[in-house]
Amino acid sequence: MASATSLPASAMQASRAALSAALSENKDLNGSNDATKNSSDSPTNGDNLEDGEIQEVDMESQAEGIRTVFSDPTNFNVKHPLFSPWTLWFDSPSTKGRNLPQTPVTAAPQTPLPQTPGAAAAAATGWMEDIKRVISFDSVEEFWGLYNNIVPPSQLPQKANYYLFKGGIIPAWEDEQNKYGGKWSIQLPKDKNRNNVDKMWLYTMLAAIGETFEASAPAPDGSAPQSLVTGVIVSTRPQFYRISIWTRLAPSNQADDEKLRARIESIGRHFKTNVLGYAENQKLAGPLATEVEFLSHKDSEKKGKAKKIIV
Ligand code: MGP
Repeated sequence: MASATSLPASAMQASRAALSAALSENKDLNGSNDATKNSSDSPTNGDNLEDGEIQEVDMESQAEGIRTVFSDPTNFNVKHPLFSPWTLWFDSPSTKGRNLPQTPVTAAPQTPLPQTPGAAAAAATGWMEDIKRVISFDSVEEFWGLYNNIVPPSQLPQKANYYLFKGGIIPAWEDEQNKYGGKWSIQLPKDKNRNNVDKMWLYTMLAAIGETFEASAPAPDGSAPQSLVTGVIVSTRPQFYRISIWTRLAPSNQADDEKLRARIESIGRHFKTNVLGYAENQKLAGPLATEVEFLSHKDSEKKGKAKKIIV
């Protein structure tokens, strides 16, 4: 028979009921239920469980050593670090001309802010004046703490922007990490996308902080190429939303830039299909809507007609 646990009877009953419900759901989905199978090759069931009986586990001893919010509500230490720290920035008509940060955050975890690079900040002074730094974070848990406390894009006022950038990079063309780069972006008419934009923005942020826009994850020892994505932006405008992915580099039209072009295009395709959920060949342009398209910052600055890459 399985080992006894020290859970009170009522808790044990509730735990069994929850486990059985979860397992029967699993059975419905898979047509079999491996977790309750009484097969002789299972290392944990030497105690001859009845058919359908569930092995009891001494959860207290298993939990020993794991400190969670339940054992210490203020200093629990289960954090899943991200590859890089990230900073959320925000602007809207209400932040313009204000010195104190005006953010849509009601509560957020505290991580020291990375230093803003002085030269880039100076070069982008006018542009950065109205953009307020909300918070920096470097773990999955802090990200969710932040996400659960900020206003989603669908409820932001018109002409507002969230900028989520890697620690130490400011959301400006002038930053050293952005100045040779460009952006993938898609424009989505507001009336048709009010219900999608929050999820699209969430998935875009998750792809950024999870560093999944590119196939090879960045390696701290430099054995993989430095990742190209520096930040992601969502913008609300009177009639549309725009989501953008900023990259460190932008390909020129020269033949020797083919490798970079392929990397940039693969980011765009990943954005279109895996993050936004469109089919690879789906046409998206229409009234107030654009394709997923790439433009270098240099061409954005010029404001003229420039050749865009489209996926
Ligand atoms: P935008 O906000 O990227 O475009 O840039 P949008 O949303 O089409 O325009 P909006 O008026 O609806 O906001 C708008 C303008 O802001 C640009 O033409 C630039 O003058 C300025 N600008 C934008 N960016 C991203 C930068 C930047 O990084 N640095 C500086 N100095 N100016 C910028």
